[in-house]
Amino acid sequence: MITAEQQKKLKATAEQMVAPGRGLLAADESTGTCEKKFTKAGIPCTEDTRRAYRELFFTSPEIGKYISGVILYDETIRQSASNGKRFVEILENAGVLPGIKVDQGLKEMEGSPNEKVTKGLDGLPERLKEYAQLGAKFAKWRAVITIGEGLPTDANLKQNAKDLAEYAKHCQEAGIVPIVEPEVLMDGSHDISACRDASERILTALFAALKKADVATDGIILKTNMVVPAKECAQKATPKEIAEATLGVFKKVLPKELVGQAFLSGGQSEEEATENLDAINKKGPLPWKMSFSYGRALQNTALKTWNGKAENVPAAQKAFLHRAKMNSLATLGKYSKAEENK
Ligand code: 5MM
Repeated sequence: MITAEQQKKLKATAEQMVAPGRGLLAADESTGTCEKKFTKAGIPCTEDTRRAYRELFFTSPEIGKYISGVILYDETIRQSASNGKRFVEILENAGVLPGIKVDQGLKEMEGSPNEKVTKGLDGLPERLKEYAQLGAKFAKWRAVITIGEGLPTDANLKQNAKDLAEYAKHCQEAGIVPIVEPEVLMDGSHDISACRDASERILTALFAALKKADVATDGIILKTNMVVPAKECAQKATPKEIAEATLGVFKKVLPKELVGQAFLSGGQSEEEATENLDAINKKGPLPWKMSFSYGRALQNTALKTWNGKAENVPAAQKAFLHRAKMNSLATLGKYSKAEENK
């Protein structure tokens, strides 16, 4: 059990993470994911190129204007910039909260080989203790939900919800705000209603599991998907339809004590992720803050612009800050094409 004082602190951190006009940068790609991204861009993937890539983002001028926190990977939280300053210190000095991914990836679910569960509960309290000492103020755990023939199964939803709740409990006991991330994948050709149903089912299971595990709902941040059609679905949806479908689920399922939700981009283009977040916030006022915790939708253009070359850092930072600013406007429902093309 956490004390009322501890709960107050967790809530204050959660509020800081989704403060109006600010959101999160997901820079927690594991080495394997970095390798894939870098190889595709023709950039060698070494500890030093990964470090240089992260330095580009964390030292972007005035990053703290738009970014409230950065999710780091185990390797990254221990690294320093080329001037010798620890990344954690650089972020703190910029007013940005350092966070840490604590899940250890996915594995096949026993009894349902086409579905996944998340690894990382073993030894989690000890790892959280170390991450707190290294400066982490929040953590992240991602569960993925697959839509398909007969999927998701109730068993998979229940297992993922239970694991997310157990993780969240450990985080709060360590004084760390858990980002609770159930992601309904955009892979395949299912339509928006299939995503809506799966999203409603996992969120219902999740909030029941959080309650059962005694997790303080006002001391977490939810990070889930928008309700969207799959990448290969012929029937596209407008930002207004996506906003209505997403908020329709949220209004049914999210408790009012929840401080905020920070969306993942999940394979949407950079501009789609911004437009859709903006459409959601244009439907406000809402009981919860609707912010962003984007990986690809904040990084894609910056990565291409950087291309592994030191001389491209200022241009890549400019591209990143532009996306960060556009998403900042979207958290306020103030994004427009005119701002995009300024
Ligand atoms: C940054 O990507 C994270 C996944 O990395 P690994 O696959 O290497 O673990 C991911 O968890 C990310 O934080 C979220 O899915 C949101 O990222 P997107 O790119 O969907 O906005």
